[in-house]
Amino acid sequence: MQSTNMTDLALLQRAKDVAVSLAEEAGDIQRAAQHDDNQVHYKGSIDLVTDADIASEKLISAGILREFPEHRLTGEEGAVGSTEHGYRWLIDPIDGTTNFAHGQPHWAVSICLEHQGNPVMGVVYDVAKREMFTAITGQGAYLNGKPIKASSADELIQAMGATGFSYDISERANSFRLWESFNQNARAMRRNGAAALDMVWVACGRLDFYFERPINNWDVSAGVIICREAGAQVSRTNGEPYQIEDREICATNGLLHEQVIQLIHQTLADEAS
Ligand code: LIP
Repeated sequence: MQSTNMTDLALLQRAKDVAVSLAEEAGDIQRAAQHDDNQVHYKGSIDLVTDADIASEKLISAGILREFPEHRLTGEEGAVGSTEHGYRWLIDPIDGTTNFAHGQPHWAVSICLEHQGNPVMGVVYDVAKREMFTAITGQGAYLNGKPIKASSADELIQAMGATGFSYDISERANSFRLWESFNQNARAMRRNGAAALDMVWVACGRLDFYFERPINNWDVSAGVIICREAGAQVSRTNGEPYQIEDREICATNGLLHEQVIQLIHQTLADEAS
């Protein structure tokens, strides 16, 4: 676990407080907008963006730059950038956009602060359930202020997992193969449609594992630090160390990691042979 000196820790605690406040403000916008005639735009044939996405990202970005003008920003809807001082924020104003646009109560605001490629602070806010997941490196992971930890399932057949599917339908073939394979080898599989919530559900034990490829770093980076601080394990889908620019993720309770990585490898190798 990375040691954090006092100055950094004070900055990270301030960053968490700012992120929590901005996530709650964005959540208020989203709750009010979900059932209005919220203008839906198409980034692709099934890749949606709503006015609430755009308004939330503007609010969050402006709030962060007001407090941390020297930090850089990366967001799903094209957030602004600034001079880099080793710190970068990754923002997904609405993770689970399709759920949100269809009126389903399962989406999140995801805000991560990374330092030199390492997620060091994460906030994931489940707006509909008013569940605030937070973590700072070395300081533990919390749900509404209460400590959380990953599950203790140690056999895949006793485990519940989740995954997701790309907006690019041509990229889904391997995901479908993995979906079938894990449905045959795990107790149950879910496709919840919000990567940030899948990640924090691994952190709090509601899921035993989650993997997805491709997935954007703004979807999962806050979940990475929350998982790590909750005792979960995070890697690439082949077991290699996760890197912040990766477009894939595998998060488990740690006990199942090898079994999950092995089944992913075996399923895709069988297909290739
Ligand atoms: C979504 C993820 C989901 C994935 C979708 C999409 P968005 O993020 O949360 O897990 O399967 O393809 O990436 O677009 O709602 O922020």
